[in-house]
Amino acid sequence: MAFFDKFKRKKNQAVENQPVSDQQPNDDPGQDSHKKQADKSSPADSSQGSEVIAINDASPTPDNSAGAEETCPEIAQSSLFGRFKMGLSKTRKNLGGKIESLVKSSKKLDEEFYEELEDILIQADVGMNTSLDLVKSIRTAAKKQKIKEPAEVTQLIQNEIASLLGVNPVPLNKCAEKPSIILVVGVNGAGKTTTIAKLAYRYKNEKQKVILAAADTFRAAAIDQLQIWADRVGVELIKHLEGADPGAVVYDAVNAARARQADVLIIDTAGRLQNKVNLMKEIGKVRKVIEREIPSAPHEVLLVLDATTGQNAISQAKIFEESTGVTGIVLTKLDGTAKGGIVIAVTKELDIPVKLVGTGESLEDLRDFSPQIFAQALFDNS
Ligand SMILES: Nc1nc2c(ncn2[C@@H]2O[C@H](COP(=O)(O)OP(=O)(O)OP(=O)(O)O)[C@@H](O)[C@H]2O)c(=O)[nH]1
Ligand SMILES: [Mg+2]
Repeated sequence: MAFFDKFKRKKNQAVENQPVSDQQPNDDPGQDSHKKQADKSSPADSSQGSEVIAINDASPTPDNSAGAEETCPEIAQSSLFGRFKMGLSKTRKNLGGKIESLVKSSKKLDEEFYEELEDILIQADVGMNTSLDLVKSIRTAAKKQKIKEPAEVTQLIQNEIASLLGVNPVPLNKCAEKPSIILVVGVNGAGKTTTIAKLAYRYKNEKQKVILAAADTFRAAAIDQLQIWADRVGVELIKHLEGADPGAVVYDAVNAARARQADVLIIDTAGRLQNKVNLMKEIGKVRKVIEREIPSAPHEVLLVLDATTGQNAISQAKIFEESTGVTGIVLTKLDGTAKGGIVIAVTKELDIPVKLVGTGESLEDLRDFSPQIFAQALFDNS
């Protein structure tokens, strides 16, 4: 398919550091599911002196995977793009749609045009500095290509977004020796447990042996939630009782994964606010337990960020990176926000690749992040 071939072209990545915005979390009205679950769980101090951990006890949503896709890769690919597009529909309206309206209503590429373009990008959470840079590179490219008509600029904007987002998708790290260990971290309600279920489902479909570890021991509901997902996907869960030391769960899980020759061990951890020092230290300890058992592990530390939290996601990432090291970002709930421009801000402002995106609550709603597909989907109204 020419369409997908187009996305395989290599592009150079330009990553620059920029100041972080101080926007507070949860100020986006699209964050309903997070708020709903945060209401269910009230922060409290744990017996070990650590602080709060809100736990979501949402039940898994049934998935309705289509059988035809398994036998026909072409249908599967186009339907994957279709699903991704659907997941991005709010952002497409807010970002792609507004840019197209601007292009249609503008007579020339003048100062006013570029200022309005900047506003649209900022409103879609692309971030102030990234928006300014993006508009600058669009201006330069338009000049270079002698583009004067607004109608010709849409493709150019799409290309500049794709090139700012960088090269090909960055795959999840895998270790040649079993097991590959994936540690999943993030703030409360970001979507860690759901993402783990989606990942387990993906690996299981690839015929890999997966073990999950319930190192979020703060509340029984967290362990139960992961158990429900593990049963649904059909993978083993290593768990202790509520209140157990997360390090002890991880120790057992690593040894179980080795003993059972598992391909992948995925570790769920409790949600923690990045400004709670004790909890951030605790996650560092969990990492050390893994390293003690397998020095090359964890092979992947996935930071789960809720796309609806806006620019705060960037400061979260910086602090988690200091405590645990982060090798990849999962941006969840892209379906729930009109401000998916945060993908662009996260990519530009952090030196950590966005590896996966969540576009819904069911098991299939996890995608490898492809910059080109993202940029294409923003403007694709077909
Ligand atoms: N719409 C949408 N909802 C999602 C997505 N990912 C997760 N959720 C929902 O977000 C809520 C929180 O998800 P969890 O996976 O429990 O989040 P968590 O990070 O494990 O939460 P804690 O364990 O409490 O820190 C649930 O209602 C999920 O169904 C997504 O990509 N899209
Ligand atoms: Mg959880």
